[in-house]
Amino acid sequence: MQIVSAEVIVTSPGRNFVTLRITTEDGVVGLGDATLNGRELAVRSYLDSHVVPLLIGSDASRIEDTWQHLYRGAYWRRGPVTMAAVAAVDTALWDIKAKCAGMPLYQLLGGASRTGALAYGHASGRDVPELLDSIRAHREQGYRAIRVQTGIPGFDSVYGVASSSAGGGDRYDYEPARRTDGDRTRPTVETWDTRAYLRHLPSVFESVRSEFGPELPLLHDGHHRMTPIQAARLGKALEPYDLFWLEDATPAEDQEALRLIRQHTTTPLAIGEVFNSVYDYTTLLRERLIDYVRSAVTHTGGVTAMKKLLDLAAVYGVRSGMHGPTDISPVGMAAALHLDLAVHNFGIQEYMRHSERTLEVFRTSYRFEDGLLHPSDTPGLGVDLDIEAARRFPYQQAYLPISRLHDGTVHDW
Ligand code: GCO
Ligand code: MG
Repeated sequence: MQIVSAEVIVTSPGRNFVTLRITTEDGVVGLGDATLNGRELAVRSYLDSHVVPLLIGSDASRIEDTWQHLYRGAYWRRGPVTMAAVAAVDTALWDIKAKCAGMPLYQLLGGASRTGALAYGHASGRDVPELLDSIRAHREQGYRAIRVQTGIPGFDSVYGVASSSAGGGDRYDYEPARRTDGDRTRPTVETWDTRAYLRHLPSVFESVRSEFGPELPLLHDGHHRMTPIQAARLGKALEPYDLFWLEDATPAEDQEALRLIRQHTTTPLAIGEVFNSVYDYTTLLRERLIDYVRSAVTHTGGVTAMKKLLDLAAVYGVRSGMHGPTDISPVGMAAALHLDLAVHNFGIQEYMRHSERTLEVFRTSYRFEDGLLHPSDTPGLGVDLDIEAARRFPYQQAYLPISRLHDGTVHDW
């Protein structure tokens, strides 16, 4: 089953997405997500210049061999650009294989281990009343687990807080990548102060627990901003509120920092959305320094690599919590959902809804019902790409914000 074409489609229906579309000689089409938020064109270039020429004429059924060829054959290993490109190829080949088998992908991964994947949504508010409204709105939408992000008194914009986040209307997502246009050609700058954040956050969780009671699973994302000792203190301060997890407490590349946090707190820890390989996790798993793996299929080398990573995590009792913001395309989300359904050590799935415009381009079949996601029984991944619609939304440059302290020092965003 030879590959006859591989096309990289960059489209911006509300935000940018990079999709690889592989076609076989019998006309079977597979899709893979290669979106790297704010750095999309680097992946397009890597695919177009260095990967697509290797794919044409090769056998679409040899998924493992293709993965090893692209990974080892490049000599230069890992890195977000490379691994997003490898992920797109791998995911597209799984889509093709499952379509040829006439089965939803999760069947090829071992079949369903559950009826649906517990999803968490993003509630946020500039202040506590707005946050409580947003949590109520998410619960009305069916969410059974909620990520809580909040503004800090005295700060204009804070990570994870939607600008109009009262929760009503049809926007439930927070979209940090901002398009450049006209005079604004550079990323927006946000001011940050970790001490102000640490003083404020426990009282927010106190309000949320007293309003919603002890049962609702609550999550929080520290977005890489604390030092290890600050993170240890926060984890401890949040223990009375029984978090499902504290995510990315410290900058992710410093994996040894997790040791110090772990010594001081029993708040469960999640990390890994910016990781791109199983090798980022070996110390964390072996020493049991984390509770949840945050990687996405899109950024970790595809379904093949993600399945191996989750199998290794299972050995250490660590569960999945795959990254699922809007910068994971519907193709990447569908791939995650097939794994969520199949693996035994599933934990939770992040799920931000894509905009109506995005869903005009990507025709999905996955369902969100009563707080659980299901990838559907459509053969393959269950997502189609409408090429005509994609062409109507050309790429627009967009950057994630950067953070600076009051004195101008660059901080982790
Ligand atoms: C999350 C993430 C996102 C990232 C975004 C960057 O937990 O969903 O932290 O909000 O900021 O995916 O591209
Ligand atoms: Mg995060």
